[in-house]
Amino acid sequence: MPFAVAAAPVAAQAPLPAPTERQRLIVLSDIEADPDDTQSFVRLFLYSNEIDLEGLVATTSIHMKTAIHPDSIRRIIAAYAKVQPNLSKHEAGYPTPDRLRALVREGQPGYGMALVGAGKDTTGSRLIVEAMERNDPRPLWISVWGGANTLAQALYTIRETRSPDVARRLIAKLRIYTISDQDDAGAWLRKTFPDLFYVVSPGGYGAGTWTGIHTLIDGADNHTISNAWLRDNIQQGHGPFGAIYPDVSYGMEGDTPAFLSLIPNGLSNPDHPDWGGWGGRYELYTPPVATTDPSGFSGVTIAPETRPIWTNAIDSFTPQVAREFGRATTPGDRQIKDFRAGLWRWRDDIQNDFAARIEWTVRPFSQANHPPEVRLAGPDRLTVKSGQRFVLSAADSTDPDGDSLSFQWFHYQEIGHWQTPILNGIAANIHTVDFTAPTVTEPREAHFIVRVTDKGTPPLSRYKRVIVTITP
Ligand SMILES: [Ca+2]
Ligand SMILES: [Ca+2]
Repeated sequence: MPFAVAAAPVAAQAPLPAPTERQRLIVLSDIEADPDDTQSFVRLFLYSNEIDLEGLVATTSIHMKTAIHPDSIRRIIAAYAKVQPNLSKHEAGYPTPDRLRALVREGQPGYGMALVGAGKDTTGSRLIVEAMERNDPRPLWISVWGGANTLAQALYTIRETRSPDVARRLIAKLRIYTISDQDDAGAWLRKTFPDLFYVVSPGGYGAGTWTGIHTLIDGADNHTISNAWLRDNIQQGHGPFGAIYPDVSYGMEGDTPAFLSLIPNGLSNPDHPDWGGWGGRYELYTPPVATTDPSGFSGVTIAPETRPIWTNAIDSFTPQVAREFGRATTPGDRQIKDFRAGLWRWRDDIQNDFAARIEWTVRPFSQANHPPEVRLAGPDRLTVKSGQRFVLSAADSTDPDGDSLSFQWFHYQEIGHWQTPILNGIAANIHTVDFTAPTVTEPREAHFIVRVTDKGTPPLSRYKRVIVTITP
């Protein structure tokens, strides 16, 4: 029987920013340095109805210093063109292939900061400047899958040609997520524009949060990132778009975490990397920030950071609980604590969502799965006193296919650095949970997540977050 009312009156606060607002995104890609940029574009275009793509720029990187491959982006768009009509049977808003083709641009066909400066603008850098100057109040995300020198050129030009006030206002719109540092432009950007909103695991590849997309979780079932899973769920027998998804070479989709948290799934709030999401979780660290891997595989050597950056945060999760619904944590479960866990904890959900969207490219609506719609019975922000009971409910959630739903509420304890999770109201498999606020000596925020998973094939998950402020 669902709870009809909250156990005690609670104060509602202003709601969170609407998580369904589409984010603006420009991608910089060293496509063809590694097959995985093509993999990431396939996945990105499947979500192009939920993210406003404003640029697709071919660049270099430390792995490919003298060539760019915009034609490879066009080749992926050509495959997308074959399936865009069918995708549009499942959700509205998929851009036309011509719209995507019009976004393809080029950076310098050369490496790093040596090609940044006066007279070195490119179609790619100009596109970034135009997007920054567009009269749009939303932030502008730059997702950097290779080198960052095209972004550096755009900001160089802004700095040289606009007044300091205008430059500051334009740069404040930027939200940058780079996959480590794949040329020497990232360090220059962070040093030259210390106010930049910048998400990065500085330096090489050894310790990037983003590696959670493809690294093996020790002791857990890693089936959904295996070549066999990709063959059976993406590449073989799922139409022309899945068929262009290349085999894994160095690692599956190392660049994908640079846009995953922009998918409006109810979990992420892109302006709060510390709240976590499909792309992982990051905290704002102030100097001194050590380079995570100064001499790592990427070969880019980075000086110590001099300003705050959003970077690796340690998360913990229990793979068995993430995978098996109906299980609360038991003392025998192995808990993993790792800077990649903020992504690992969602990885099966991410992969199932990808597989479902590949089905959207070929099947009618009635023969494919679509994610549930999570609805909270109450507000998504509450204030309660120590010892007060409060109720959180997602009982009104629905599924567009009529699928049955499973519910998993949990306290995301790393957010706000809680020593112990608030578990007193959590039971497995119920849509409504009844907590008693712990005693605090000063106001503290606790984030509760509900993960709602349908019983379709593959099972799909969506989320809601409730932020509870607990006062003494
Ligand atoms: Ca890349
Ligand atoms: Ca469904």
